[in-house]
Amino acid sequence: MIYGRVIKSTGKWYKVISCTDNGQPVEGAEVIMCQLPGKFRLMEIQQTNPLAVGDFVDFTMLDDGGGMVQHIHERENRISRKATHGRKGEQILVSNVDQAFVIQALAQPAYRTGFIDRFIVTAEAFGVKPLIVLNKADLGKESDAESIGRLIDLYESLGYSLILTSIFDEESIKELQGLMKDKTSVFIGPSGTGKTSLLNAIQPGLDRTVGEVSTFSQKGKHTTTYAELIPLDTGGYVVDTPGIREFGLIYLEPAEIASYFVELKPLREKCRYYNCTHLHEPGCAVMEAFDRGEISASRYNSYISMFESLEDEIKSAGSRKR
Ligand SMILES: Nc1nc2c(ncn2[C@@H]2O[C@H](COP(=O)(O)OP(=O)(O)OP(=O)(O)O)[C@@H](O)[C@H]2O)c(=O)[nH]1
Ligand SMILES: [Mg+2]
Ligand SMILES: [Zn+2]
Repeated sequence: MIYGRVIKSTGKWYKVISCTDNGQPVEGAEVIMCQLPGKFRLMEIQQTNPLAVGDFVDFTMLDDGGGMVQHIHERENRISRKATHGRKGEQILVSNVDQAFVIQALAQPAYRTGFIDRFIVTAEAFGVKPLIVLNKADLGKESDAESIGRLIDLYESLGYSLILTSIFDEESIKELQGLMKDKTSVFIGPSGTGKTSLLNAIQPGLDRTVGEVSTFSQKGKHTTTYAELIPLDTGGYVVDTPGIREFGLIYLEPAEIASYFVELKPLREKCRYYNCTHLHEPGCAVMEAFDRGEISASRYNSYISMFESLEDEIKSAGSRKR
């Protein structure tokens, strides 16, 4: 049996790269086109894809040079979305992800803390470590220094790393490379913040692959798109997928949101009501902490806006049913 990792899926065939015990590609390893025996398709009916990009497998070689998957190793985590095209259940975009980077820009387009906080909540819910990148640091003016400092302080005080990068600053690219070494990372962020540019700087020679997938995503909904894992020369993998755009708050209940805000989490049990929404209730420990200046306004605003948008989704889904 050969140990390997699925790096690409076409739905019928899976590209598998053989790996050492630590999950890194074997040096000079060929990519094997593998098939999946039918018995796996009967399992996991909750999921539209029994074998996902990112999965670790054991496979055997066939006479024709292809492979046959024999065993799928248990997933540590997965990033998924609701299945599309009227199918039931969940579609796994990628599994066994160590960390997710949210890529924001200092300008063009300017960063939004609301986006960062929504991303953090989602990453935490998927069990993936979130990291924040503020790119295009070269566009910063002297007058930005104070607000950048405050932003870094805020997120570092919550336990999240925030790194300043620029594709023109080699040191910052090296810092990113160091963080990505031997890990499986995904890049998420609004259009134009520099995700593709950063990936190209991290792995020169990648440009074509990234470009292709990027144009693909802009064509929109009718093309079936799958995530792809790109092995990095420096060790590790990065996920390239247009589907990551749908990194939304898909499986969360409004009441769960507060548990993914590290600074709100410990306060919840001090609220007078067990089902406190922290929006208006008397005796709410979160609102009291906010009044004492212990919770940042931008974070509390993000909490409110996420809570309300999830409630709205539930309401509109309910009214469609009726
Ligand atoms: N000044 C400056 N410009 C940058 C930097 N990084 C990227 N850019 C520019 O920003 C623009 C958008 O970069 P992309 O890499 O295409 O952004 P993206 O996040 O991949 O965008 P989508 O693929 O649309 O999601 C390009 O014109 C880049 O040259 C940076 O660090 N500094
Ligand atoms: Mg791009
Ligand atoms: Zn409360």
